[in-house]
Amino acid sequence: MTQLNILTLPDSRLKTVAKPIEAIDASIKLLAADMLETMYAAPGIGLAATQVNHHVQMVVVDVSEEKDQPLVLINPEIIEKTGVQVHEEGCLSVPGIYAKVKRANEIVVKYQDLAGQQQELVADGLLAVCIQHELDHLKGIVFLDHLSVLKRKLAIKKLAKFSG
Ligand code: K1U
Ligand code: ZN
Repeated sequence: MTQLNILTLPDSRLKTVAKPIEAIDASIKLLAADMLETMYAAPGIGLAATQVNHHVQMVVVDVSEEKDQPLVLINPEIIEKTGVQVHEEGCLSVPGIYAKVKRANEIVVKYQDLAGQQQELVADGLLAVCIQHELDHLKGIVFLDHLSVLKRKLAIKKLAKFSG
């Protein structure tokens, strides 16, 4: 397995909208394994294919303490959202910047697993936050896009300082 390079802002490739995956072949299985390796090494609790410059609809997530509950979501789609939660978010593509973002509290996401089986997952708390964050990446959206213009400007200024 290989650790992949993670794109960081202001790389415009992070704005690319990902394409659906038609066939879960060996190259997709290898990409999933490489994305998990990259996420654990970063370290992070999620990663979208967009962030490693593969513009296909796949994300990986593991919010467990032991880092032993990997999830691979292919062609994911949120089919239900309820409630509101505000959670502090970070992003491997926006290093050093953290901000509170308002998102749905509970979601139902449908997706295909690596065997091509259609699945539905009910998620709340951090798992729901992370899945919503990762699915945004597949649409070319980063968490800063959820902030007010002023907060976003401040974050971008801080990012420029942080990146040296
Ligand atoms: O998409 C990404 O860049 C990954 C991002 C996911 C995320 C974090 C927090 C809220 C929503 C989504 C990260 O994993 S940033 C790193 C991070 O949060 C973390 C790293 C190690 C341990 C615990 C958390
Ligand atoms: Zn992110």
